[in-house]
Amino acid sequence: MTPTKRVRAGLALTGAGAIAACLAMVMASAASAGTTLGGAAAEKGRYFGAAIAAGKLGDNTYVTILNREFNSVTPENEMKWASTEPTQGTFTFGNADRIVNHAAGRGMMVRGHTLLWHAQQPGWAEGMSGTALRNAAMNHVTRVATYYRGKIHTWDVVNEAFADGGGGGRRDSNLQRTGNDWIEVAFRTARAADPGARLCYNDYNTDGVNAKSTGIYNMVRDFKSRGVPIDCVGFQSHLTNSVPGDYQANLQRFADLGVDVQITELDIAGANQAAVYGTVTRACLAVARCTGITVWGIRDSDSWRTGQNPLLFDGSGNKKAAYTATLDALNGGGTTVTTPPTSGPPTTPPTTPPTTPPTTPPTTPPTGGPGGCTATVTLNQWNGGFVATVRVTAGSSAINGWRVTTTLPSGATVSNAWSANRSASSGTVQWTNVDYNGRVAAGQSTEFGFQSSGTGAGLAPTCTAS
Ligand code: G2I
Repeated sequence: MTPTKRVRAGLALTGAGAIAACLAMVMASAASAGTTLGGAAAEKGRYFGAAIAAGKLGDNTYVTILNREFNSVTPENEMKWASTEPTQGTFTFGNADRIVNHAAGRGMMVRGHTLLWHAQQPGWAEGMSGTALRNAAMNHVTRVATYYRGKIHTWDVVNEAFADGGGGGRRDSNLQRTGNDWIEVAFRTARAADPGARLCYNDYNTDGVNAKSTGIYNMVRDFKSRGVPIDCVGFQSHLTNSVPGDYQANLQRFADLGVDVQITELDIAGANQAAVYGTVTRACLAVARCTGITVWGIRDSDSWRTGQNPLLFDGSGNKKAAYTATLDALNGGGTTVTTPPTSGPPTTPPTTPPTTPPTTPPTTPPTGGPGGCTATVTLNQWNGGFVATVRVTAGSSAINGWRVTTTLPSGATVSNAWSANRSASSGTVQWTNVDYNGRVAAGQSTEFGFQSSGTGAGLAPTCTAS
């Protein structure tokens, strides 16, 4: 064979090989194209969820669709403040638990909605203000997030705190009147209570670049620059007839701040429903940090938008054209051939870990020495109370248990604590490990926390290994 013929044969082989490889990929893609919303989303490393109601878990048609199509759920009302703390200090989790248990038994993720909101507050909180309301609100965050610790993929920590209209500022509410820092205190408090949950700010009318979304964008940028623990922004996306042309660009600008974005309450009324569902779905897939989509209900008859039929299934549970458009978009058409398929819904959230996971090794070498430990404290102080997060770090040897001593100033009384036992609620307090966090490997850390009235200045924790 002459050199020229050899090159030509090689080219021919390369061409045939490339076509075969392409075909194989197309066939693999076709074979693995998701046949359900959750399955198709999982192949793209995302979840597809629905808002659901505990009261409908006995409806056979509803549950059949839920279990077949979705791998994430959001309680539509059951985790709101009025539902979970109807009387101050008395928590009722029965209906929320029914949803969490349904999800857990089927490997579905749970989006917690919502810890703090100006609406659907219990009457006792609606009548409160100032320090009393601030303390009650943060106690609510701590108690609910602690109760569900480890079970919630993402918390909507704060819902709808920005005003509509041109100003880009905060909405007036009883919570806002406790001080502009209420949102960041809520995020710090939620992180302390459940360090593994993704913490989201969630709002509506933020679907394009506008004054309201830019106000939120500026808050997120500020939070990221100051280390306030925010992991994601939720875009409710209650749409009619169309979606803003800069929807994807708007998601992307938030993602570029270093947070995930999620479409959290999608429903679309009016004309072009199927096409708009497809466009929204493709926008999420085009943004690497868009980790999932939740529709706000299952059947049209389940929607809060009575008579507008904005969902993916009709009142009888049949798939609508909007369903097919969404599934097709999730499967990506021709563009999926180069994407290696993955299988099954994720068993762990398809998100990056928190920026400061509780197990992150300390950046400075521990000084506890062999067998010893050190303790440092981070305070989220507000007028009249604080949340303390205490980090226990083992020295150059592993420890099997620890005891931290803090001295609370007079006037400070601990109201609740997590991940530690306490000897007292005021004065000098000994904190000892619980059964799951006593063993800490050399140089590694664990955290516990507590909420207290008064001021946390001068706590100066000391640690001894036990
Ligand atoms: O308003 C639509 C959504 C906007 N974003 C936040 C979401 O939490 C909100 O959800 C809706 C629920 O879909 C409704 O189901 O929030 C409404 C309350 O603002 C929910 O409506 C309430 C009714 O107002 C109550 O009368 C009713 O008792 O639902 C309750 C439970 O069915």
